[in-house]
Amino acid sequence: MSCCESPSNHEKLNAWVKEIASLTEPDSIYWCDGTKAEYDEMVQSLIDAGLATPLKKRPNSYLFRSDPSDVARVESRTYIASKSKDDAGPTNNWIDPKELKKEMTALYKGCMHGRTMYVIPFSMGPIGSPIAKIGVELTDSPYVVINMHIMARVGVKVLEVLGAKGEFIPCLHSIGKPLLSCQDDNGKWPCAPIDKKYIAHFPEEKTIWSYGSGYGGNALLGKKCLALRIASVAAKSEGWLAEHMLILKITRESDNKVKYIAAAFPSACGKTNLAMLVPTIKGWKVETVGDDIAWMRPGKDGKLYAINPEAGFFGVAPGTSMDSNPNAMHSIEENTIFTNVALTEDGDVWWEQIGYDAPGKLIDWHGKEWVQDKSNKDQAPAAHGNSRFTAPAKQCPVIAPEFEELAGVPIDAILFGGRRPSTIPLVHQAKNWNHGVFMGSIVGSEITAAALDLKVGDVRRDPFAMLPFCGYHMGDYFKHWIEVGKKIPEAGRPKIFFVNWFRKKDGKFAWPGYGENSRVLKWIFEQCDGSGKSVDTPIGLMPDPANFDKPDSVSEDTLKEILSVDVEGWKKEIADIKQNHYPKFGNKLPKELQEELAAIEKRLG
Ligand code: OXD
Ligand code: MN
Repeated sequence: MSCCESPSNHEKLNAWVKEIASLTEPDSIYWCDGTKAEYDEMVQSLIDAGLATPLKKRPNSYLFRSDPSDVARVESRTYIASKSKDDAGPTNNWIDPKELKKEMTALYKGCMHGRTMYVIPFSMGPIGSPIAKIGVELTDSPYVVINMHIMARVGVKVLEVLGAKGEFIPCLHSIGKPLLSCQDDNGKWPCAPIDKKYIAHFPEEKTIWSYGSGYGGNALLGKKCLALRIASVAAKSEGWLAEHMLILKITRESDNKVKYIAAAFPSACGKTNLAMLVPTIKGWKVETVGDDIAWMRPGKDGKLYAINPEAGFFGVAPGTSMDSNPNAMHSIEENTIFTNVALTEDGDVWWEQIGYDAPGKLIDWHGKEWVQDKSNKDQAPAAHGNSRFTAPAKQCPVIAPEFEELAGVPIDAILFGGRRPSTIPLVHQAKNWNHGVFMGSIVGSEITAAALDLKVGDVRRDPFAMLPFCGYHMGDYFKHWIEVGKKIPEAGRPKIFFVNWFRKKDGKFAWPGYGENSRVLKWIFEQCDGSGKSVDTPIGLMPDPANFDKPDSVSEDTLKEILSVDVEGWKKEIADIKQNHYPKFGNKLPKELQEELAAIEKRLG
């Protein structure tokens, strides 16, 4: 084995790297320095191996096609291996840590044969921020290295902050495809079969072991594994919050007043679009601090400070267009990695709902020729539904300068939302913090006809949009939110809102969404500012439709409908929470949430 010398004097780190190398038996070890030269070299090796295609139309950008078995996070193979099953709770796949380690150690034995083991020191959060955390990922995937270069702060500077004794989170990753001598990947995305994939978290040891997948959240271990599952456990014991939330900055230009908003929505509800929103109303500006994850800590001045721990966007491509999200489109003009999108003849990318028809013959995400047939509604898509772009956050035209702020930004409002065609109004505000925690606990999206095995109209709950990402018992997590609220003085406590861009009327969306959501953000801003007007209702505070800044495309009647309390619908909602949702958390459901539920029920009459 050839070995590049460790640049670190951290004994524990060096010992761990050695231990893993003797288990996985790579041909060589390489310590990543995070430089552009390193990135370029790694990309070249991927081009040479037939795994990356340079895109003529986008400078320094590349297309990858994964194996069809390795296209998304695999929740069924994602585990919380806490000592006690009860600590993982009812919403996680629990597995005994000893058993799992035995099984995975056998898989890791010799799994890096014929490959290099890369050591990636990374910081989640601006390097040196008191809210940031350091991780070190060991991986045999150069694709992971280049993605980590974009998604996290990587390299020598991180080792400097780590020093000889600093704390780091060990993240072990292998694609699980050793090479025999003289073999190479032959242009085929390497990974292990689905039943050999494991995305494992050991919360007591704050360690991550991932095996068998090279895709997204399964392999870029700083993102969902560290910044949400492991961080949520650390946050509970250290008194802060690790959340699946975007962070945006909104400015009222008339007096340059600013508010910072964090918002949690289940996956595929438009978080990236909201984070980069272009307001349709004059005099307002939205800038992006983050699009997926927020780490929030009570500050000494009694406010809640948030950072975006990531350095890039790992966004879903289909549906992204100049109409839906022009700022995302500008963010991916160069220096971007595309995975599983389609390739055009002139060397550009294309995906469904990009805003224009496929320009001629394409190569689809399987690597096959594809010609658009608009008469065939069942035509298989050219880009995979979960195809992605990985782009540096600093390329976003509206990235807020505070994105690099070590102390984070003070959060004024927290939003929850989901896809709810009925019942839930366009916006309502919690009466107090615990009512807001109740709102977070009931987040969900209504099941549509697309999911045939589930009952249409039922709500699939995704509390705080953290269902696949909370590293411990969800009942304890609710309690933790209540406790954090107590630590923030009333004056500094963010106000909490529930929004629903997805109300339907006569089968069509009742609210136009996208840039028009700025009208709702304006009302939220004014509520935080003390200048807003609201009506008190049984479910919380709501705008008075008569004073609401309405778009022309929405009639007064429709606005009234989506800004009113559907008493019968809410009674059904309460019954569903009582019968199907809250019982899951057993005696860990905080009494405060039972009280909030009872209070709303009483107010509804
Ligand atoms: C994501 C997700 O990829 O939430 O961000 O699934
Ligand atoms: Mn997400």
